Amino acid sequence: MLRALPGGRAQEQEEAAADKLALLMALEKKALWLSTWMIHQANHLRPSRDGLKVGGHQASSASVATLMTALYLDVMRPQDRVAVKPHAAPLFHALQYLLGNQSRDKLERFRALGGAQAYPSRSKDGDIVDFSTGSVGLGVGVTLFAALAQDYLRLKRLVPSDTPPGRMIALAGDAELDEGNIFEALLEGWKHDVRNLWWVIDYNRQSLDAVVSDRLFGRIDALFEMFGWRVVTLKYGRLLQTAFARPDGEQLREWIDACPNSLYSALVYKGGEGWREHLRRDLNRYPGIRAILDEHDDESLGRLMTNLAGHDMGSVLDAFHAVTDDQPTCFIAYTIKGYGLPFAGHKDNHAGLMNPQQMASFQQSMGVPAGAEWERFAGLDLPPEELEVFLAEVPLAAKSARRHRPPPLAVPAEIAAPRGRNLSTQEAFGRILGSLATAENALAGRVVTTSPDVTVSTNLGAWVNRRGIFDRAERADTFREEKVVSAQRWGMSPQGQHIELGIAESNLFLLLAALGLAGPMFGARLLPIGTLYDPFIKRGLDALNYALYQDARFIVVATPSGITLAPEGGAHQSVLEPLIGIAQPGLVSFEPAYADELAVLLRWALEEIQREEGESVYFRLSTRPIEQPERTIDAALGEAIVGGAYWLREPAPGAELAIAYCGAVAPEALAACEALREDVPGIGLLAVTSPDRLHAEWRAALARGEPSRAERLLSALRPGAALVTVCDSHPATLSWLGSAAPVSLMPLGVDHFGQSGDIPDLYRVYGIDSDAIIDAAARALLRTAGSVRH
Ligand SMILES: Cc1ncc(C[n+]2csc(CCOP(=O)(O)OP(=O)(O)O)c2C)c(N)n1
Ligand SMILES: [Mg+2]
Repeated sequence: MLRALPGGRAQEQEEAAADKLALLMALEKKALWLSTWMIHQANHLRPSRDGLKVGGHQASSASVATLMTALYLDVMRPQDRVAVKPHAAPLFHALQYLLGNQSRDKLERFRALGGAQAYPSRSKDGDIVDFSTGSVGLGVGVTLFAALAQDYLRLKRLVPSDTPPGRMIALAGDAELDEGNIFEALLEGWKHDVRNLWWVIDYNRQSLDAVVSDRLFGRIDALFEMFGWRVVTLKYGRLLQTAFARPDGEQLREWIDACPNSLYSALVYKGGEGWREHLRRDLNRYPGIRAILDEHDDESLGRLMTNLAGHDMGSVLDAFHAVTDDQPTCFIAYTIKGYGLPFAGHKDNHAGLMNPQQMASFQQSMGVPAGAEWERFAGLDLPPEELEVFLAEVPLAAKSARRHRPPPLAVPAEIAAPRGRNLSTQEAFGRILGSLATAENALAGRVVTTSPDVTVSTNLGAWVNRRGIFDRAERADTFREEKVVSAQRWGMSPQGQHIELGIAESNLFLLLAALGLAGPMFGARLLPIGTLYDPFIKRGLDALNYALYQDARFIVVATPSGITLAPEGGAHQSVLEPLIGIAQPGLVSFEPAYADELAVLLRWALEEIQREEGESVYFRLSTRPIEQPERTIDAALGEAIVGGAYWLREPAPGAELAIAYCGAVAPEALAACEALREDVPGIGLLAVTSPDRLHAEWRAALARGEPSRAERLLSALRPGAALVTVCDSHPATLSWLGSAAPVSLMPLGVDHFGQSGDIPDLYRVYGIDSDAIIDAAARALLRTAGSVRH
């Protein structure tokens, strides 16, 4: 890799490179030791209080020791961001420890409360982790969307564009490639022409259960190349390459190339003797091979035969440093799972732990004296001062923030509610965004919308028409140029503020994760709003959970929802999503009924997602136009809407009946309320805008020993009063209210699969129309009167 330089410079550089190689190999050895020791002491030396195995992945860490050491201690620059395969967490922590970014105390508490996490975690391990990982495939996918987010910011000059872009790097396990989300991401990345992306595949040909299929050979590179990636294969290390260059060496290469994964792995485990036996059997007729076998004792033969490029520091450095452009690059690095450890190559080694005897001899071979297990340089042949100087000068260690904290953007004091006698919340959403699109404030410039092929049908049209679609290149709207009439103007340019995705909800949430981390990751806040159909939240649920676990901040607008989408029925009906809204950490959910509520809530959400301790926000909206109340929302009502509930019809003090509803069933609840008023004049009607907020506040209030909002609201009723709850979702969304206040509750809702129909038919069949509410109220009243025993 060295260019000839005048005088002795070339030689000097060569010497410097050799020194660096020696330093990196020493530190790799130390990182491997520390990762192995960290797991060992957590499992064998830390007292167990619960009888559970602590676990940790010694083999998976060993597999990437060379690759990660090369990346962290030489190749990466401060602007690069990495997703480390989940099971390499111990090695990651070891490298951070060597760099002085991780404490011994946390390593000693690996997998214990407050210690280094089992899988790298942005929120729990702190600034050292760029992307959390754990659910395989998602960490790989998110790097692609982070590259897209970085482009979005740079092309708009929201971040400095005169400094080099960061490379978004994923260190992936080979079995992660079985996850469909990776291929969904690849396709999307190709469409968006992503750049500055490196996926380094730890190709150890082992997953959790087994050795992976041989037929995968050759498929992976073709696949990446098809998507415009450069593929760099790191197969054989320098020892093997030297052997291949010897007489008959080609026979050895062909033999290894043809060796089935499972046999190769088994021989790695068996060691020199196993290799000798098989090579003798198959290649003894070649004098060159016989010579190689004669020259190597068992140990050195084992070393030769396992000299894959992914464990050869020189090959790894050459490969990484050779890539200097921004083309997405996949490095397929051949490795051995458990390399350097006694269970190397064994198919059952995924969760394997070295036993105390194995550990003792490993410690001896590493030259680590007893009592010096945590010493950073114990057992290395190089002087500690030299190692210290080297680590201090690692490019990644250059002082620059890995996490930015840009200030929040100002949100206007009010967002005007769209006007109209009959409106659906979905239409109101479209109109609010449409007017935001005309605003000339900084806030509007930071809103970025995205949708998996449902931009038009979730009502983002007006926004997109004004703000345009994001693309690296300027692209005309052909229909418009050809003067074909269309309501949609889809011009594309780097100025565009909508990122159009193909139909893959997992990609939507990974993109929202990346956009929602733009502030901390790249230094410029974005206010991402993603839209999709409510039932398809489940389709991307793990990616949503993943985004939230990393504390990415965004707004999800899910519409249409419930059986209220009526004729579309069946498979498009969402039932349990409001329960996700209640249960999902990191996400506040709302299901408003009216346009003015939505205006208040969207304003609040734009602030909430920017708050230090804030959360992302999920809106469940409907396509059903309903009659809007004529009112102005004062501060108290606004606060109640955000708090989760308010009395739409105030009950008389000590009332014996109330109805609580959520979302698009408001007209049925209102009609039932009016009908029941004749018999129960004091009846109240509670509008629930957020079962989630109400529920969370109830729990918090219980813990504080104070009355909750729900309890305070319902205390207007007489103790033991009847309460009918109704929502277009699973009845459990609201039925918990029966525990928050002393009421006798009748829960209505949808708890089986839907079908097509119109709203009157469907609401009747599923028991959420006004007749059903009246009926339930009558039964609840009877029950409270003690006439019916349950
Ligand atoms: C979505 C998901 N499913 C299952 C698992 C359980 N699991 C953990 S590691 C693993 C196999 C990993 O193999 P590979 O990616 O090749 O990593 P290696 O340990 O071989 O480096 C599986 C199935 C998981 N973490 N995430
Ligand atoms: Mg693997």
